[in-house]
Amino acid sequence: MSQLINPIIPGFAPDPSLVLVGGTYFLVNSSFHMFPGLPIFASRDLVNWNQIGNAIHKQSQLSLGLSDTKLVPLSGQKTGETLLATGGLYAPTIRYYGGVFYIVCTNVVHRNRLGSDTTENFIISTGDIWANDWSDPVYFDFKGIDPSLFRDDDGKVYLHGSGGTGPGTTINLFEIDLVTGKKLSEEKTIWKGTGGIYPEGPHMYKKDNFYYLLISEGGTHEGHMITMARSTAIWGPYESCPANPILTARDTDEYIQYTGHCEAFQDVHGKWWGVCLGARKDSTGRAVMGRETFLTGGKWDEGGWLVLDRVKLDVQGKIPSSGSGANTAVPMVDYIYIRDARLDNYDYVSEKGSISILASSTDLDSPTDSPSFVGKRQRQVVGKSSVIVFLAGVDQSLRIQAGLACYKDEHRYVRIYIDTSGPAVVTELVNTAQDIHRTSRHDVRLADSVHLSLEYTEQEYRLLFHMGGSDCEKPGCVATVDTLSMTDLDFVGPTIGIFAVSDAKETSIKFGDLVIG
Ligand code: 6LW
Repeated sequence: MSQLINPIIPGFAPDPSLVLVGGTYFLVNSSFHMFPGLPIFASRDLVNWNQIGNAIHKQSQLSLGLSDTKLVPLSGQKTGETLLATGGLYAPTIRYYGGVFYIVCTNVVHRNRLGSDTTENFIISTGDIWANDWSDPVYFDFKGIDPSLFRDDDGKVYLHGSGGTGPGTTINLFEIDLVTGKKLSEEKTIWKGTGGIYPEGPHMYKKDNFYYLLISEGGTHEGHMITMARSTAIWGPYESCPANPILTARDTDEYIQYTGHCEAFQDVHGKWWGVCLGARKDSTGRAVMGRETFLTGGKWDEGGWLVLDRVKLDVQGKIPSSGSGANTAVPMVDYIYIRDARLDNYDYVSEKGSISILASSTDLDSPTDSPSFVGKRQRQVVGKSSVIVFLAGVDQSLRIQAGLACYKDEHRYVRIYIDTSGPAVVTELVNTAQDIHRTSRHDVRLADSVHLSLEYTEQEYRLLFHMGGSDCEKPGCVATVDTLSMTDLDFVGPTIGIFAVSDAKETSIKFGDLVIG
């Protein structure tokens, strides 16, 4: 029996971690420089998922102000290839112990542009995951990324993560006090992986008296793979699974590439599964949605090793149904901003998706600031987003740029906007990693409003507009952009939203009929 359900969380949803509590599966993803951070999804059947909150939901919890994107030259890959490593919230792990949900995570702060990043590792918790009231972070001493938790039968809790920096990272372990974040043991390297670069994303499970380590290696793109090791003692020595890597898409022409960073778990009926990241990548290399979350079946072989099915759009095996339960999406929970947003700058009027935004003086290319922008992650490969920008009453002597953008980070965006100076409708494609900056300008006569739309497929974005008014024309397409120009070796995925930029202080722009499809 197979069902077409992958990706289970489409678009900008890397590094999934999952826990099953009382018949509901809870899943969390990385969120990098976007706020609120660490989106939490719930499902009763592994197929239908709703976002129920964000674990980083208050700006007082932490700052994303230094989460800029570094262009990291990649050695050992094609010449000139760079990884766009955006800072902020990386690879969280969610666990549930004694009635409390815990998330451990890293805030990567790009303070040191010449050397390694600064990582701030923390624990947050909540007794009621539906209430969306996660605690403030408790920081702990760990120089690395991808922390995970394991609680042993004796109640001791262990933190393990990818320790150190650079390609030679190792999987390190120490005992931790979950309440204070205090290290209760020495930190020791327990495994170095099978030789791939960046051993990372570890999770530990205990089964049949073995401690199993499930990790990723090879970097999160072309070389990504999932490997496994086990030991009868938590501190090791760990023996590598003879079948490693137990899952990879490297050197294949599978549509779903980059598979790795996996959480293994049992469903309500005891069947094993993995949730991992992957990217839908067409034969010409377009991977417009970024890294997404996929589900794949698992089982244990006779030698006591986990075997994972190749990741496909359709999933083999009986999907568990735990019946119905309270699991509805929370309105507006999926709206996101860039870094430390000034939330007072956004005024929502609920009827017809109307929003007023105070324009910022910084634009989308700012590496550390929070330009006025609000949107949602692009969740559909084929879709359309549109908005009306109201221009009546806008002081035309001011230079205001307001419109619709598909934004990944300060280096990559496609947008269409009204520029009141001119006046003109402008389209723009920016990708500094690929050295692209393309614009087109279309002179207009200012009307009461302008309708802007962005249509997208796996191959291209289409940018359209028409001026409002009584003789309302049909929207005209003024630019197309190949999605290849927005595809890079990166960490983030696309967010579609509205923005307003102006040098003039206290300039508010009203948007209406916002649809993000
Ligand atoms: C994450 C690491 C990874 O910390 O990419 O694919 C990094 N895995 O585990 C950023 O998502």
